[in-house]
Amino acid sequence: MAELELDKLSIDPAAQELLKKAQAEGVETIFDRAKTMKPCPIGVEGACCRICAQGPCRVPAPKKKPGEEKPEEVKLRMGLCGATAETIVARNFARMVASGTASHNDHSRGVAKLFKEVAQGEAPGYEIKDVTKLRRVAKDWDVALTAGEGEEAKPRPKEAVALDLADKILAEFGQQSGEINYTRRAPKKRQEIWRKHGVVPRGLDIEVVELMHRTHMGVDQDYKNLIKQSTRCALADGWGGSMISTDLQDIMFGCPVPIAGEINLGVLKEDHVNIVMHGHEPLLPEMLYVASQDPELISYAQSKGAKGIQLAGMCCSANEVLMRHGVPVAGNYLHQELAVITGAVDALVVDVQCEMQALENVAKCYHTKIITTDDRAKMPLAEHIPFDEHHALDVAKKIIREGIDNYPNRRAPVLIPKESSPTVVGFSYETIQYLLGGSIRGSYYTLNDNVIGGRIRGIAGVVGCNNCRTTQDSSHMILIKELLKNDVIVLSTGCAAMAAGKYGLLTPEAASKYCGEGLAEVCETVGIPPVLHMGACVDNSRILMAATACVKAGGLGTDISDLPAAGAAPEWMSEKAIAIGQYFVTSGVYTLFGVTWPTTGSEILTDYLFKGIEEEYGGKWDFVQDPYDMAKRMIAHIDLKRKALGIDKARERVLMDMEMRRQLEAAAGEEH
Ligand code: NFS
Ligand code: SF4
Repeated sequence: MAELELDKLSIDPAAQELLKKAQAEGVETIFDRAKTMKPCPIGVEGACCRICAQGPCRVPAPKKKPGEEKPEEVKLRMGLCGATAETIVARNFARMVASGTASHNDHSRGVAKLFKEVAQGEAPGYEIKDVTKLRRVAKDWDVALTAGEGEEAKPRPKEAVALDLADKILAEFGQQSGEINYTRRAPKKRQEIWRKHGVVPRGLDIEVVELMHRTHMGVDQDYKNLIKQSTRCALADGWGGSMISTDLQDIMFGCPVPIAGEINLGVLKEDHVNIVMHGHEPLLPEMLYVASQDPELISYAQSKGAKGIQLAGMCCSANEVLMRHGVPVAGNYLHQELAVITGAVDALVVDVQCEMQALENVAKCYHTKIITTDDRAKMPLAEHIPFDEHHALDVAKKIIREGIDNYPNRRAPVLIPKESSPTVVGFSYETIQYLLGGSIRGSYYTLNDNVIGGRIRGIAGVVGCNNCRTTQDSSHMILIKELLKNDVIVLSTGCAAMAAGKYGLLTPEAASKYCGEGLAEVCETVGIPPVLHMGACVDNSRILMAATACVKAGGLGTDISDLPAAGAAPEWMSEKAIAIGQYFVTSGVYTLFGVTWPTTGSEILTDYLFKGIEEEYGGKWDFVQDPYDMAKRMIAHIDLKRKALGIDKARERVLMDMEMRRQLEAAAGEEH
């Protein structure tokens, strides 16, 4: 194996330490393969069409010759059938949106189906935990909360409300016409924009199916029309499936409130049975959490020589159980193989999404048992224990038992890095409202007030994955720190939020260390971290809700596109990220991606996504590899919006105040 430059692979010392171990033990990881296998230069531009058997047809963008200002025009850039570069690149982009949306919405279908069974009392062990949220959500779906007329009216039992709600939600997956329900939650002006452009989703499944149809050979050959359907599809994710997942998960498992946790591989314990839950749907992890506390299983673990059972999460499953139960997190996306390489993971339980097949290979070198649990996501070498909501706790116990049985099989030298950082997470949209809104106004009033007054310059969403084509967590950290320094508060989800946690940014103490004076003052007064962990990637819907609440609280314009806000995924890799980006852009947000950009094969299409689309939706895409530059552009955009709102002067006053205070303090210091 080739020598690896560890500090170029990850900024995380835990990752570096385990990569060294892997090298010494001759175990290959994604980091090794990234060195030997380079991305296809045509595919990376989105310029390869392989949707029919006459291709693949390749239409790479013309390259500049040295010394040339512009590349020589190439006359004919089309596939065999005549599909232009614009069509081909747009189709590839559209299919990423379709797949990303399908992933989020199929997740949400599973959650909705479980929710119905819970309402019917057919899913023992699960319950309706958050009745307040149930009622609030039911109201949004026009489900009756009371039965009887006038004075006779009585509140309906929660199960009855839940059952009606479940049926309405499940019907939306197959709905063929009309508008999906949650787009009504958006600011009025936003809804009008969507209606004007004909992109309000009709149902959740239809938009994915239609997009797949339209990208078939010889169907939609107008790049703008393809992007239009991509928008309708992506909106069915953000304001559809993802939002449904968030709401129903909160109702069943509890709406997150601030809770302490720990992040990084150091949360594993050498003398415990370590079980890592990796994936996305919290249905089974909720039960694994219950099962891990079962006294019988704990003494079973002890009978095998372990001190107890240590449960830890990975990827978005981790975010779900971290923010609801404080279950520690072993790491983000690029930590998955590394967890196995510790030699201390007795079972790695996966469900769906972001699970590398390489886990099987790595696990062969150690004793770790990979257990798949979802019939939609199997691995040929893994053991399959299917999740069954009718016996969820039994399944969970069986899995934990397997992990315990595997504990005595540890063979490789165990190495658990010491890194693990304390975090405070659980900033649901509701929690932020409570903390920053005050009980009287019950809205985002205080947050807005601080933005208007200039203490908070703006709001940024930093989300998304790790990507082995770039140094793990590096861009996340540089970008977030630059934003904080400039008084931009950061909302975060997914692997980005975990990255923030690993380096101590999810603690209230981080405020004084990393923020500009204005933001530090707000965070310290309220007692919150400057980076608010809002959950998993489906919980980007919480960011949409928070943005909407800011609009509704007043003073910052009438639409999401008026807010001094921007979003970024500096280390993205998954198709889900593209779906998320597309719904943010078309909800009015300036959205920047790093690493690589999948439409560079067509300048015309890229131009449309980076500029033209803004005229229609008020938001636009951008692609910037350098995280410092990314921060600069986000802040410039925030300042532009502040100016348009007429609140740019307020910030200057705040800065002047601070300068004066500093001078006074300095003067006072001299006197003593
Ligand atoms: Ni989001 Fe979560 Fe991570 Fe990327 Fe994958 S875990 S759903 S897709 S890699 S952030
Ligand atoms: Fe080539 Fe057209 Fe077939 Fe695509 S659809 S592979 S461009 S012939």
